[in-house]
Amino acid sequence: MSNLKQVLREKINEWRPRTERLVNEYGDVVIDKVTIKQAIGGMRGIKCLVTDISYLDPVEGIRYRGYTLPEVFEKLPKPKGSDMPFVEGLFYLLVTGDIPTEAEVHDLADEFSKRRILPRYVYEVIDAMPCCSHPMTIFAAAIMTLQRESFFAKKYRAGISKMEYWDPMYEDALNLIAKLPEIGTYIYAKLYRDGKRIQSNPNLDFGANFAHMMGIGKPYDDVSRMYFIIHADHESGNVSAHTGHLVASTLSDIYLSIASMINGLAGPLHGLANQEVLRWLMDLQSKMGDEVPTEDEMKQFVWDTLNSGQVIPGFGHAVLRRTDPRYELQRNFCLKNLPDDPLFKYVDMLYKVVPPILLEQGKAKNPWPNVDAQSGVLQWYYGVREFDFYTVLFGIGRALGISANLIWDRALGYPLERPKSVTTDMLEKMAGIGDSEK
Ligand code: CMX
Repeated sequence: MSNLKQVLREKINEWRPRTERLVNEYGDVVIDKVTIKQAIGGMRGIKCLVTDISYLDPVEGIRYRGYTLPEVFEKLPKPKGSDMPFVEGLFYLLVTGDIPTEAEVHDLADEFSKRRILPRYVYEVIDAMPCCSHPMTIFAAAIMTLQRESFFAKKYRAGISKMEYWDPMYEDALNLIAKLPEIGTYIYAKLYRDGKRIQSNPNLDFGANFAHMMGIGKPYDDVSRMYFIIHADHESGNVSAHTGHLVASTLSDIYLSIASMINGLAGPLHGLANQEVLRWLMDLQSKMGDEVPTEDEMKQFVWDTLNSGQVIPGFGHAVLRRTDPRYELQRNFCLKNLPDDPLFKYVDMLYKVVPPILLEQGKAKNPWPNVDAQSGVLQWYYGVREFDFYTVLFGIGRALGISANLIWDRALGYPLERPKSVTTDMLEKMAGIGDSEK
């Protein structure tokens, strides 16, 4: 048994009594109330999900297992000569809550390495997708194809104790995560490199192997590590995490759940925003020709976008109320490695120009940039110019956090999700609106 699984088993046994006690002895304690605005308005802010993997503070940003992102980057073991930590270490932290040792990271890297190989039929399904399919569509389809491998589904069919559900879920999670870089890079090769695939190197860590399969040299390995780590989790209520949790609550296996979360991530208000930022900037660039826009021209472009009824991609957030620390981390990387890149300068100018405009417009609750405002610039700079692909990278990272959540969902026996709906008539009655006023 791997070291991680052994540690996890002990953690689960320790944790279960806490959850059981809360439900059995304190189950009726009220933790929130729901308003009409929340019921109609996308359930913003209602406290009705539980996760210990990460917590999003509106001002401070995300904490993974209690650690802020700068702490995560400082404490996790790093490959020699790299500025960014092992992705494997992050997964270990998300699953166990412990900062792993180097040995524990290498043990997990070996586990992933053994599970990397993709069955032939996955390549065939990717090859068979109609041309012009979006990479996220192909990504979800490829993951769905792998569902026949689910260990959880087989064990469930054979009859397994509920207390042991987490074990095959864990096996499925490791099997799938190990394969995601292979799937992602093959989609890239297929769509944009005439199908010329670079074989994976089992001696490289997760991030370095991804960079290798993309055919991009240093420091793209660090870009990949950073990218997967910062996108890994954002507590449970965001659309991708919530979708994964909801689908898994029916005892769907990890392949069905992660493919569903990928579909949620593919929306322009969520993960697709990173490609939208670049598409929007390219539009400005083509309008400007070779000229760099002045600040006033940039302001006009932002207002034109708002006045045409569109959102400014990469800005705003449902929970955050300050600049996203994931944005700041990437910005710092850009300042160190590509300070003079023209696209970075564009994005940096937006940082200055957009928030005051959104404040003046007075609609967005958070005028500051989110993770997606900066991430495309890095990919573009290192040669990944096909921005439709960027959300696939987000998806690989997000799968790490959601998988950790789903393993724990099973371990703690979280049940089928089933909130209650009401009708508009009922809401009007609750609001005291009489028939004559309708
Ligand atoms: N540009 C213009 N208007 C914006 C805006 C932006 N960047 N952000 C919010 N608003 C508007 C909303 O559309 C809404 O308008 P209406 O009242 O007309 O519907 C109003 O401000 C209030 O919205 P909010 O409560 O501040 O934000 P929401 O929780 O409803 O939505 C989000 C959050 C992220 C969808 C929104 O800020 C947005 O659309 N941003 C641009 C897209 C984006 O960057 N998405 C990526 C988010 C991170 C991720 O998940 O990857």
